[in-house]
Amino acid sequence: MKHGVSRREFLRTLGLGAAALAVPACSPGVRRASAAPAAGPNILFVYSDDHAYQAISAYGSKVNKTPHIDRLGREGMRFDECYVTNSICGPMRAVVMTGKYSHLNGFWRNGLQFDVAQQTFPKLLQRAGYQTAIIGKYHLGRKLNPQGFDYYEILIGQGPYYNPPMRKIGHEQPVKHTGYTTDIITDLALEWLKNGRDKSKPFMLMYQHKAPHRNWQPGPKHLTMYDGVTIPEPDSLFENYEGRPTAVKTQDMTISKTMNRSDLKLTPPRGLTPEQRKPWDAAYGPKNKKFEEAKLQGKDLVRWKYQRYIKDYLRCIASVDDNLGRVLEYLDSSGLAANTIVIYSSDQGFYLGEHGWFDKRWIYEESLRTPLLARWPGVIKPGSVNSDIVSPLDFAETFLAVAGAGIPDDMQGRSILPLLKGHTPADWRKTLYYHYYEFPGAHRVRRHYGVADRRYKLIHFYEKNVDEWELIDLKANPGENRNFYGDTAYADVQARLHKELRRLRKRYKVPDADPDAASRKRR
Ligand code: SGN
Ligand code: CA
Repeated sequence: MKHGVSRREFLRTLGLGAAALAVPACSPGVRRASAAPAAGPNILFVYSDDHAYQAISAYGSKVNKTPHIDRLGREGMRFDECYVTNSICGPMRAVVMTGKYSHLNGFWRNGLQFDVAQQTFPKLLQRAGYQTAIIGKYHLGRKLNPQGFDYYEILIGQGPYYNPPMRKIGHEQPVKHTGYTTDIITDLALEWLKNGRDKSKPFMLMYQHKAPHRNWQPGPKHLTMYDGVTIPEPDSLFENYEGRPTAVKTQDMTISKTMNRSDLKLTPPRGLTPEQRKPWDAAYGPKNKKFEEAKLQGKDLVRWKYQRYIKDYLRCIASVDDNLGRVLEYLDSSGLAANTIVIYSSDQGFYLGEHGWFDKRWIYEESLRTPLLARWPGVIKPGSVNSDIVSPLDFAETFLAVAGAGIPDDMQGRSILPLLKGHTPADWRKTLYYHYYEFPGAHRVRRHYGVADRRYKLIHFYEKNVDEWELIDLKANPGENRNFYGDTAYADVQARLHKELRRLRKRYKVPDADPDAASRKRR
C-alpha cells in the first residue's frame, strides 16, 4: 500500500470533521478488517457525458447558468486544471474505475469490452464495507455485467435520450422505461437512495448521465428554452487551420461539415411516443420551416448551425442541472448531506464551436480539461478553488482515501484528498501524460500522445504517415492555433518537455507499440 502517508494524514486531520463524519476512533488495522463497519462518508459521484467546463457558470460560462452545479463549488471546491488522460468516453470511464492508464486497464478506445474481472475502486470499496451502485450511463461494454456493484441499472451502450431500456441487476431482459432519460436516471438514483440501499452501510453511488452527449435531444421541459436568444459565438468558429498539424486539417468534427440533419433536429428523433412527439414538433416545426425557407449559405449557415447546436446542448445541460438540484435537495431533506461527499465531473470536455468544432478527443484545452467540483461539509472549505493539475486518473485513489481504505500500489494516480483539505503536497505533479488512440474512428482524429503542464503542451502525432510534433504555449497563444515546435525561441522549453515526455512514458509503462499494433499490421 502506497497510501501510508496520506492515510495517516487523513486520520490525523480527521479531528476537523470527526463528529460530522461519525468516524469511530479506530486504528487503520481495525478499519481494514472485513468485519469492521466502514466508517467513511457516503460518496456520490455525479458524472455527465461531454459536459464542457465552458458550459458551467461556476467556470465562468458565457452561454448558460448551472445553479445547482455552481452550488457544489460555492459550498465546496472547484478544480480548474482537471485533465483527462484520453479524451473519449469508455476509456475515461475505465480510467476512473481502475486508476490506471488505458494501456494498462485494456480499454483504450470506445467499443471494447472492459475486463470486469480486474481490480476496480468499487470492488475495493465493497471490501471496505461500502454499498456500491451505478445508475445511468456505463459504456464499458455490453458483453459482461458490471462487477463490484451491489446494485446497477445502466443504459445499454450510449442509450437514447428518450424511453431507455436499461440493464438491471438480476434481470435477464432489459427493463423498459418511458420518459426523458436524464429524469429517469435521477428517479432511479433517488429511489435507490431512499428505499434500495442498506442503510447500515455508507454508500458509493455513481449517478451517471447520458446527457449532454450528441445528438443533444432536449427534454420536454426545455424544448423552447433560449428561443429568441442569440448565444455568443466563440472567436475561433471560423478558424482555417493554416500552419496547423495535418491531423487538425483532416479531422471530421466541424459544425460546418460534419453535423447532420438529425444533429440539427431538421429530422425528428426516432422512438418518441405520440405524447412526446407533439411538443417536439410544436417546438421545432415552425423554426425548421423558417430555416428551410431562408436558404442560408456560407457563414450564415454555419452561424445558424452553431445556434441550433449550442441551444440544444445547453437545453440538455439545463435538465442535468435541474435533476442534480433534485438530488441535492434530497440529500438536504434526508440529513445525508452532512456526511456525503458529492463530486461533479464529466467524462471529458467538449468543443462548443471553438476551432469550428464539436466533439472532443484532442489534447487541446476544451477536450483535455474537464469539470471537477467537490463538496464535503466540514472537510472542504466552501468556495475554494484549486489550480493544481489533477486528473480522473486520481479519482479511484481519492475515493479509497476518502473511505479510509488502502490504495493499491499498481494504481497510477494519486489521491487528491490533501488538496480537498487545502494542502497540496510539495511533490504534487506539475505535468500530465495524455494518450489518444481511436484512429481510424469517428471524427477522424489522429492518434497522439503528449505532455501538458499548465502553460505548454508537447504533442506527438505519431503514426508513420503523419509523424508530426506540435508545441503549444497557452500564454502566448491561448487559442492554440499556432505551432511553436522548432521555433528557436522555444528550444529550451521544447527540450525540457521532450525529456519530461520520455520520463512520463517510462514511469507509466507506456509500451512502444499501441495495443492493436499487431492486428493492424496483419490487416
Ligand atoms: C457517437 C457520436 C460521436 C461521438 C462518439 C463517442 N456519433 O459515435 O459524435 O464522438 O459517439 O462519444 S452519433 O451520431 O452516434 O451521436 S463518447 O462520449 O461515447 O465517447
Ligand atoms: Ca463522453
